[in-house]
Amino acid sequence: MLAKAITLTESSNPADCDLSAEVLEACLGQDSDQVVVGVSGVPGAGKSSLIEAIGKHIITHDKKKIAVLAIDPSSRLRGGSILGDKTRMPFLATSDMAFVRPSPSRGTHGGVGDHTRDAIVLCARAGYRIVFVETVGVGQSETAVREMVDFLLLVVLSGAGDDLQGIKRGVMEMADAIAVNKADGENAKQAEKARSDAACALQFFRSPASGWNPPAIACSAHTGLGVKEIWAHILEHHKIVGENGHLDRLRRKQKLGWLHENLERSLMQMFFSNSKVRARLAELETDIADGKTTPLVAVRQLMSLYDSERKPKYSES
Ligand SMILES: Nc1nc2c(ncn2[C@@H]2O[C@H](COP(=O)(O)OP(=O)(O)O)[C@@H](O)[C@H]2O)c(=O)[nH]1
Ligand SMILES: [Mg+2]
Repeated sequence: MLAKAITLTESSNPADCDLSAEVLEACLGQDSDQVVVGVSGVPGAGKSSLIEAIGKHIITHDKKKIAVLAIDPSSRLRGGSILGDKTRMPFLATSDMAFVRPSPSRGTHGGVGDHTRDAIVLCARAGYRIVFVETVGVGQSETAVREMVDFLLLVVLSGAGDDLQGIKRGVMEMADAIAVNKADGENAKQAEKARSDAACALQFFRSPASGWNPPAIACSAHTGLGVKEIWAHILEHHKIVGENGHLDRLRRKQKLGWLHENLERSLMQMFFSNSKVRARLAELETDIADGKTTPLVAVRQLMSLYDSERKPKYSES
């Protein structure tokens, strides 16, 4: 039923939208003890493998259910990569205690699905108190996912040119913890070095508002190193921000973000579904590419065309 409800929110069919609004409305208010964790990092960093390891730990030790919303921006192009995430999570994919949902991102929010917030709300109602949102690090995706989760885990690798210099300051600022993954075999020493560099760097990004000091952890999804520790940090963070009121503020902000995301989506749909606007846009695109006009002029024209298209409708009613 959860899977069906999520599919419903992803539908752009107007009848589905009405039902989906009703379903979501009925699912509100279930999130007070929900733990929503974003997991971001470059492709291949080991996000899916790490979620599998942490999820397995949660299910076997804490006996709690978990939901994983895996968003893959490349899935639009390569249909197979959705399966890629599931095959990295063999335990979770077959466990009764886990719900794994791969979602294609439509590319609008850089690595976060258009309806991830809806899915998180539905997960809460379905009894999934722990939700992981996997997203590929493509710059904007961290910002987008940051706004919908309580805790952002940044998965990085040591060496191979992907050392700390490669992590943008802005991304580091958003992280609640950095996991230096693949700290196993020959890579163990290098990973430890990267971990201590990351820990030093993170000291500059302490957020007094949350009362949380982001840690850096060396881990391995393969050997299980650091997995328990990461989960302990997430729970500790949840406890701290729950007690000091930060979680409450975060949730209020998340809900406003949810509103604005829906508003923007509706506005876009309304605008682009107007056939006259679409036709004029196609013409203007050619003019712009040919250097005959500027985007500013084109946008003004489109807006006033859209406006004039809408006015008669209002005066009739
Ligand atoms: N040695 C090692 N390899 C890992 C580890 N975690 C993931 N990998 C491998 O890295 C590759 C990418 O992993 P995946 O979880 O799909 O990364 P994602 O793209 O970030 O989700 C796979 O071949 C994994 O087997 C780890 O802790 N140690
Ligand atoms: Mg993955």
